[in-house]
Amino acid sequence: MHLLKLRERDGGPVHVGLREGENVRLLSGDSTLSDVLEHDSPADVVRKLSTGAVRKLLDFDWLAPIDRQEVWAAGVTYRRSRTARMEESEHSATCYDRVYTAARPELFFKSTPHRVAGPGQPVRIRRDSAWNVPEPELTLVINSKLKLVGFTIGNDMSSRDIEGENPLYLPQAKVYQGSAALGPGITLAGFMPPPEKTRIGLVVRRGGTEVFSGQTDVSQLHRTFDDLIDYLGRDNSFPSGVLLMTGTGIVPPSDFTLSPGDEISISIDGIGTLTNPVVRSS
Ligand code: DO4
Ligand code: MG
Repeated sequence: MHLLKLRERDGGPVHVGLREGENVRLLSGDSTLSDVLEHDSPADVVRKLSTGAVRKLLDFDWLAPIDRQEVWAAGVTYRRSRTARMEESEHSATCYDRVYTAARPELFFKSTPHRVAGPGQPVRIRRDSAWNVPEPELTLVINSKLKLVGFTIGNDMSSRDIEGENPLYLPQAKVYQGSAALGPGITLAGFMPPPEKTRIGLVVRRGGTEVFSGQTDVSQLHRTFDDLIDYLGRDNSFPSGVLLMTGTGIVPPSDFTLSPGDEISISIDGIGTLTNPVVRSS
């Protein structure tokens, strides 16, 4: 069960719908994503509201599957991220090494909805950074009661030179306009394949030619979803819910950086593919 947030091509109203192949079944009335996600049984409420028209997906622009939630991210949750970050910054290598095995995970604030790109919308590289990568991350959709209600694809765009210079620069490396992408929609909990069958793939194309590709799967995640949600919710509240990127297991080699005009495609089994062009802030 995969929910999409869509806007009529002519700039008309926003809808929530259930994907049916190349079509979408619109949910009735003015249903929002949050109406579904905040319900005790999201799948039941989707079945109940799936009485609207069936329309062609081509008639709509796809929006990021977010309403008013904050976006947070976990870091150094895959061995590959630990290794890459230890290489990137000799002086902070022990930080990354220690957080990988520590009981408390690295969790950081990533984005507000206005900084998030939806499917097909541009993600940005900062004008003051020369080394930028996408981070393809399974993203947990969590409601205000801290219940895991769904999954989407996240891109935690990162400026590696800024982060590598000093770990205290992490918010600047991670949080800026267009530094996150989410989509294409939300697969409700209970409709995902098991972790070892949930492959995450990343492809970067430049002028139509593949310049990087990598793969991992969710069984390589070194933390459980419950553990990440438990730490995220400690002494915190999320009145509109929260999306939590679970960390990257794919990091391109150190001589790779994104360029304006590149196209990033992230695929996760059970969810789909999120594609975004890259622009540089001017
Ligand atoms: O520690 C810095 C960020 C790590 C991160 O974003 C990741 O591992 O995905
Ligand atoms: Mg990340």
